[in-house]
Amino acid sequence: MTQVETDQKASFLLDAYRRMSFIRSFESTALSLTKGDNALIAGSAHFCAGQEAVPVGALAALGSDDQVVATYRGHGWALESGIGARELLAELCHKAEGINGGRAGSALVMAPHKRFLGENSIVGAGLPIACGAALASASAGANRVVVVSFGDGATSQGAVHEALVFAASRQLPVIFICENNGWSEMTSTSSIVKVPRLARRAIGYGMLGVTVDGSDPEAVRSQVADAAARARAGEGPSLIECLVPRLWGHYNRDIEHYRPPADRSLAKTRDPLAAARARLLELGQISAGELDAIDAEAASRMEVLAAEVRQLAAPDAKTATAHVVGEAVVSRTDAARTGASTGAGTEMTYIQAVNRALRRELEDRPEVLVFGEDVGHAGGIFGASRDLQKEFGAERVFDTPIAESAILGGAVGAAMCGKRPVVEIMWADFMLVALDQLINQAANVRYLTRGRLSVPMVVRTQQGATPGSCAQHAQCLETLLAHIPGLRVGLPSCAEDAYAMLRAAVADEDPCVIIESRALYQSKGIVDLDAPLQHVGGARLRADGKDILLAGWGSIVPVLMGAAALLRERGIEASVLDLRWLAPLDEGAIEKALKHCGGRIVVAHEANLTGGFGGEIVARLIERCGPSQVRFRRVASPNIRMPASPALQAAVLPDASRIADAACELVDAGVTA
Ligand SMILES: Cc1ncc(C[n+]2csc(CCOP(=O)(O)OP(=O)(O)O)c2C)c(N)n1
Repeated sequence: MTQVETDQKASFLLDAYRRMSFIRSFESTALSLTKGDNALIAGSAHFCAGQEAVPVGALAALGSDDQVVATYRGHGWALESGIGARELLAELCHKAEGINGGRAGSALVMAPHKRFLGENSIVGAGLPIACGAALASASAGANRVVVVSFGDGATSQGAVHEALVFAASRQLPVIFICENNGWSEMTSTSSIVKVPRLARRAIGYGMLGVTVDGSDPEAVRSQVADAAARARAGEGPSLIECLVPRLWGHYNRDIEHYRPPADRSLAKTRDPLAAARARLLELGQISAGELDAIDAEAASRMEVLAAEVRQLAAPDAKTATAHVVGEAVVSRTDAARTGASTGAGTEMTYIQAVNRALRRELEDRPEVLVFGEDVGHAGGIFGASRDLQKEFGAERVFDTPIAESAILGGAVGAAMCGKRPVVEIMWADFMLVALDQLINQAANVRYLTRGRLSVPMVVRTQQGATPGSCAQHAQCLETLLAHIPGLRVGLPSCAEDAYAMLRAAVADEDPCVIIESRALYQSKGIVDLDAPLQHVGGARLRADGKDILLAGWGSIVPVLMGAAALLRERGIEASVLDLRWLAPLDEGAIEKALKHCGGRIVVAHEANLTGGFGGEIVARLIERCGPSQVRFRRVASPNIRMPASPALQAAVLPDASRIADAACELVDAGVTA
């Protein structure tokens, strides 16, 4: 080695030593703050002692624009990404000045403004999100790479597999870094995973995989630099397995009763700080005393920070409910963009209206991406995206592997990075295999970042029973989603709304799920393609009568209209209220219509009765109006699995005559309000 090379090596290693020493000191201080009567950190915290060389080496190879998605054991990644030690420690200690204002704690820190797209407390869930961030980068021609770290245990997660498949299929600029410390929480990974080297899995995904000594920051830097160069050259993702020791327990209170003492002793011999120290002394450019001074400086800096953080205020209790979702409004830009309507509409089917909405949004917003299974070349199994790939190109409208976690997680990551993905989940039932990405990921971002960032993604899906559809292709799942704070949920009941509500969802800044009705796909309606853009939310009165209110959404609305016709034959005038959006729910419109109808309401839904949203509506009305002012019936499918036989389906699905009978019971019982 020439003197210049030796000097460069020593200089890098010394800088790495300083950084690793600081991370170790940060972790030691944080660990101490979990202990004793005056503990500042409540609950569990997971530390990266022994794994410091990975973020230090990896981020030394990347630029300040490149993005980071971290394992839940991610304090080292957060610090190396540029989050200040004070705001990170304050976050761990649940203080107002924490980087997430005390909303994240140790394992969910997120600071996209510092290129840190977040830790993830759901093991493996960060990988699809990293793919989405890389998708955004690639489609913006940004030449950015995304690095995502995860544990060896995480490699058994379905989401990890899906992300690797997805990244390879689109040759995304992602660097997958597995920090293999040999432990999956309290179980040794070798006892449950039967491949000796995790990097070898890469070949099965069609990408390069390497194993590297994760205690050597220089080796990590070099592999990550190579992977980044490949990614920037359009050669796709890489998998780097970093072998690291876990020096401490799985978490702060772990007594490690399951761990053989020999394994702990072996880990100590692989301590990256000790290794770097030995190497630096060998290179002869620094003394042991100077290295001790670096350690002492890190420790004293952390001591000061801990004392400062102790004095910081807790978050203001009044802020706990802020930043769940944004305001439901049409932005000024959007309002200016539309409004050339002549008032005349065009006749089309519901599914054609969906197609026209997608086309219009692709035209109007360069940031819209449309993807999902069969969505690109074939145009969707129901034709929702027909011809859109031809018109807008395969970069914006494309097919994905059959990987719902990757589709939804990809949408989350892309939406966090400036895109407006509209993804299709072919059947609502299939969303169940990937709900994590919607519920644990998309719905959290605005809250965690206190409104700094939101996730403007749209999930289109369809649901409900049609003749022959089985119990795995017929469920109505809207209540499951409407239960989740942070999500918008809309169910169009006609072609006009299939167009208008999808466009409102794309314009909205929060994650929206639009649940279409397959049974209504061929129903026709008049659609005003140039109508002013709507915001999410808002019920619509479809019929105006004063005797009884029939309320519902999606597929049940035409059935309610049928019930109103039957009631008219019996001399009863019914109002029909189409709720359209369950989140946000137009409570004011429901209350107004209820009062107009003398306090009598039948709420109907195709979903089964128990836990159905009908119960929620009735409860809210009773809370708003008082129990004596609301007389109600719920009409729904019974609590069964949906049978495929048309005869059996007809026996259980709510129909117009059941709804009309329930309405008659209420009307016959007299007026209470
Ligand atoms: C989806 C999910 N399953 C289980 C857990 C509980 N859990 C938290 S950490 C962990 C171990 C993860 O092991 P590994 O990926 O190897 O990371 P390491 O702890 O070694 O950093 C488990 C099982 C979780 N948080 N998320």
